[in-house]
Amino acid sequence: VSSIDNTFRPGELTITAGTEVVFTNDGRNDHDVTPVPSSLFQDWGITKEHFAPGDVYTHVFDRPGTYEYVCTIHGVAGAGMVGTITVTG
Ligand SMILES: [Cu+2]
Repeated sequence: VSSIDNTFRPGELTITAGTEVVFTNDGRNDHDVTPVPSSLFQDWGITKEHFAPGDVYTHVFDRPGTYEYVCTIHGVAGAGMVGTITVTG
């Protein structure tokens, strides 16, 4: 998932459980990847301090479900710089 200024591309991604997703900050600005507060799974993501331009964050999604996330600098849940990863069994 590429983080540019200011959107995640692709914004919606469907993968099978066990897939590693690579988030890259390809923009010129700091971004973060934060699970939305109401999201079922909270134990992933990256803060802006560790996700400056050029940085890479990877996470293996082991559990099926819907993972909604937001860049808290440029969006709020459901609007702005947001994304969804759907993990199928
Ligand atoms: Cu951002």
